[in-house]
Amino acid sequence: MKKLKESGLTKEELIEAFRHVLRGRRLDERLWQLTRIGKTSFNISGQGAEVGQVAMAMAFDSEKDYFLPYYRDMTACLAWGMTTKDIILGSFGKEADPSSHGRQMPNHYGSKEHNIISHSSPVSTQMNVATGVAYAALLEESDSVSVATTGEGSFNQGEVAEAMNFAAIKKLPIIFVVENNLWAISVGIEEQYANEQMADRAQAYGFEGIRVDGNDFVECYTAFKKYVAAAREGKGPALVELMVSRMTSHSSDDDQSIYRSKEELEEMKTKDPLAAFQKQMIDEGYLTLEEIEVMEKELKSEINQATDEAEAMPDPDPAEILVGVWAEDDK
Ligand SMILES: Cc1ncc(C[n+]2csc(CCOP(=O)(O)OP(=O)(O)O)c2C)c(N)n1
Repeated sequence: MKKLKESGLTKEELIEAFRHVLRGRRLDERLWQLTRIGKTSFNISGQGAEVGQVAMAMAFDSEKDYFLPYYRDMTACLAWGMTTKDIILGSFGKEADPSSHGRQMPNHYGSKEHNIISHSSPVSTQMNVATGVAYAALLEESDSVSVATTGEGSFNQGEVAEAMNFAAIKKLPIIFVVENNLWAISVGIEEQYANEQMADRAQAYGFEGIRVDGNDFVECYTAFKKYVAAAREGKGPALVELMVSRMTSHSSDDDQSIYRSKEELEEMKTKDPLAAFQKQMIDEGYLTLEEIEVMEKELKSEINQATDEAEAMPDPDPAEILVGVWAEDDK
């Protein structure tokens, strides 16, 4: 694993990165609890991808860049600027939910305030929307960069080819990201693709692609930094394949023990990115175990408070269910 000091980030920034990773994990655990006690209807989680997601988000300028996430990107959205309460409001489907005011499914993250654009449920359609956003940046001569993520199964959708081809032709400021967790619901990679790496596909379109270890914060951060700088300078798109784990079932509606072997699930526990990042932060002298325990307590009360506040907020009025769904309304 690359040493954290090679990131060029300050101690404070690295501690903030770790806090995002820990917040993402603990908040997701809360979202699972809420589904299991029947207070919310659904959760789909990014446990196993948090370190790569935070490294990605921190390589962008969230003030001016655009993020088009997919449903596993909660931790990336936190690192991009959304709050714990924003996320829980979405889970409860409350009127104050910044993603869609309770009109979308949970986990379809969006925030007008933070340039995060909510995706549609047909997978990978955000790749084309992100390409359009990047084209707008080019036409408007702004130096903003777009980033769109998807899973490795969804990356095989036909529209991804259209998005990458158009982005390459126009040299658009966009980074395409595949979070490769080796599974598309119950379908393993042998039935998803025959090429060796998703990153290799970039070459066919005329730009660079790279596969990085999603547990290695610095490897991910450095790759994104390089491609974001190039895109901002007008050098066009790049593709980053983040190798991550899917530590949970696909969603709160399935049971992965039916289609994944016990051995695989056991082995995955040894590759937990939170545990690896925590060890690295301690070993390299950025945090002590005691400081992490304090952070755990702070996050627990932050999540408890946000849960209580979000739960107490009003649901959308059924009579207004289409308000904000169409473009003419400015919600
Ligand atoms: C066009 C389309 N086909 C099928 C689905 C149903 N579906 C939702 S998620 C998913 C699996 C996606 O797997 P992958 O892209 O590997 O991402 P992961 O969930 O593993 O992160 C499928 C088939 C969908 N939402 N949209």
